[in-house]
Amino acid sequence: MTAMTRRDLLAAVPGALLSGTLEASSQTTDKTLTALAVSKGLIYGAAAANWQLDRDSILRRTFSRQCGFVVPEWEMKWGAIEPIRGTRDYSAPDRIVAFADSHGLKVRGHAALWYRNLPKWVEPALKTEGEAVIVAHINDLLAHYKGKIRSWDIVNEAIEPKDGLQDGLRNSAFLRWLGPDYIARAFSIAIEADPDIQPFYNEYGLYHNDDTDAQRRTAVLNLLEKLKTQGAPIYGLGIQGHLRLDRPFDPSVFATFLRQVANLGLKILITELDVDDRYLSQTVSERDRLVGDRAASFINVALAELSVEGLLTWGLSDRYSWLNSSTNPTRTDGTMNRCLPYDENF
Ligand code: 9MR
Repeated sequence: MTAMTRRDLLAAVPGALLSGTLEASSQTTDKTLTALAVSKGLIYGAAAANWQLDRDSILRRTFSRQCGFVVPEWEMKWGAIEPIRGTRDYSAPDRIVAFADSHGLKVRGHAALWYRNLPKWVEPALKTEGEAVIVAHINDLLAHYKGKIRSWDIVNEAIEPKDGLQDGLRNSAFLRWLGPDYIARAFSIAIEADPDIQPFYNEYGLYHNDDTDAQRRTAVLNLLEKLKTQGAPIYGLGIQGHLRLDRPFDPSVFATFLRQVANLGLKILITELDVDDRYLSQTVSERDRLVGDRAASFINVALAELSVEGLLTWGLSDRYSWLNSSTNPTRTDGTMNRCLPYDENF
């Protein structure tokens, strides 16, 4: 029997794509991540921020080789665009779009409405002016990127069962001042602003086999069912995919959830995949094996569901992962969380 080379293995096993050993193989084969995805009718991409792309030519080169999509990790959030009312500034997100254009990448929009990174002025404005505040924001954002961005996270993370409110809705400024219908309204406003977009509802915590995620799955399914019944123009569910190795994963539970979403007539994208190894104390190679195994079982379930259109990772290299941020590192032993396709040295 001939031994399988590492390259054969990377090409054959989706999970191996996340084992951190890809660069060597991608230089000697055209099987880049995005080429592999496209050959299966899928997309692949990753998140990035200007500060990362600006300083790192290896990151830029890896992006242009491996990705079909880039998602602004920060620049398109409301707080980034309009921290002070009336000073909307698209220069930062436009730079990411320009980077994408010059490297043949597409951009995913993230995120029109999110309870976090909300400018301070928004809540008082919602209180006195109501829906007009989100109408203005969504209209302007989508008009600015009309014809450039199709795939958009319109509402991000609107469910939080722990808040104890009706239907598991998150106690956000939007809910407080616009009521529960703000979600359906956001989709209608978005599709009126640009009928060509694919508006997604994007959410985390939908994959682990524990009570916390089970409650969120139920609440998200109820929300999606309601949106469909109301005729809200939603295109799909974005499943973030921030997987944690200290929490259980059951492929069949996740597969059932995907089927239930697909049965509502929705498309699915894995939008922010990474595998958090924060409590693992094993050697680096053992950690990589466990990260790869978890990624593989998650991806294998996801890609077996026909409504899944592809996946994006939340970054490309561990060096720039939010899980390794200098202010809030997730590991306490001083080593990097090995959460992404490439390690800190690519
Ligand atoms: O990775 C992002 C980090 O750099 C930002 O500081 C943070 C707040 O804007 O958002 C992080 O990205 C989040 C994404 O926008 C929504 N899903 C969870 C992601 C990780 O927190």
